[in-house]
Amino acid sequence: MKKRVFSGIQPTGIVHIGNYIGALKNWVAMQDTHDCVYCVVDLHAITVPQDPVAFHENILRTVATLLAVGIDPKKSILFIQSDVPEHSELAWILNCFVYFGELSRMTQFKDKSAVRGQGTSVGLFDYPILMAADILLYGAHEVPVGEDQKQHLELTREVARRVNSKFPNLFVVPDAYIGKMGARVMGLDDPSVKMSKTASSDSNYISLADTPDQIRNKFKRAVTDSDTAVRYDEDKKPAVSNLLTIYSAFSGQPVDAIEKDFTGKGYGDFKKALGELVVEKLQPLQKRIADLLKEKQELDAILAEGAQKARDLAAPRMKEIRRRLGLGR
Ligand code: AQP
Repeated sequence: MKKRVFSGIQPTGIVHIGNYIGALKNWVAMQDTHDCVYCVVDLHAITVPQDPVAFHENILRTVATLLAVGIDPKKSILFIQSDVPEHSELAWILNCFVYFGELSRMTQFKDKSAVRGQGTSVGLFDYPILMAADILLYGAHEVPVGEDQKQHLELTREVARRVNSKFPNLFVVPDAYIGKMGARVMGLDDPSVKMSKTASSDSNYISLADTPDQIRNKFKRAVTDSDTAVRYDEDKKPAVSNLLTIYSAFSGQPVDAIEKDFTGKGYGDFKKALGELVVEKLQPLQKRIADLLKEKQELDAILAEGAQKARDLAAPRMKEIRRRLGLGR
């Protein structure tokens, strides 16, 4: 039997190359070796305010993006989180097994609540529990994520073990699957912070929807260092190392081969070549996204089928969880 994989992405407007390299490329690769369940986590996205019309567009755009990068609904289950109400139900149950202090220590919550202040929703606080529910509902063995989600995944594992200690073998304890390279793509304007769609400046990230000129300019402006050598050294040359990671992910070339190609050339040449490479790779993808978005009926049919398959897995699992906990009739 193939191992099951679960992962999700928020439909919050843009998908950036950090999401693509850190998570989506692994999602695509795992389709041939695992039983994959992939989800557009719209309930996670409403932990911060959303305009309903733009939000709905973003959900469809995210689905089109997943299909365009290579998620195949014939191989994987692809659906929208809110189409399967069992996610919210299990989140409530898991809430009753997690302590306030544990959620208060989540670094993502600390960072985001520091920005939102009094406007921080209870949902943002509870976000990791909904994520735990997503994963545990499907009995996933592996969860491909970027490094930023490691702490949330550790909490999921802890919750599963805690519930299992009272209700033996109720949940599979999942492992994080973190790729060897690109698990933490850093901001182009600041290599000390991760590339993030909520960054204060759009120079931080390359969106999958950026135009060729935007892509070229963002790489041109990307920070480097006072040295000139195109060389990988995370400690001493974090900005250049980040650009090399991106180059490697988009070209498929190992980093040492890229270093060799750019020996004796300066950062200007390297960043120009990187810009052209990413433009060349993203253009067909962008066309596929635009084409898919014109096929609203086809998208709807894919999502309806995905939701049905996900519900077929989730409903009996929830029934069993309720029974084991002694809930209901
Ligand atoms: N910079 C990154 N490098 C590598 N992987 C990353 N991921 C996110 N940022 C990077 C991974 O992308 C997947 C989907 O992420 P998400 O939609 O749940 O958003 P997120 O983790 O909150 O990160 P974002 O997209 O940058 O948003 P904000 O601005 O909210 O932090 C996840 O597997 C994530 O690990």
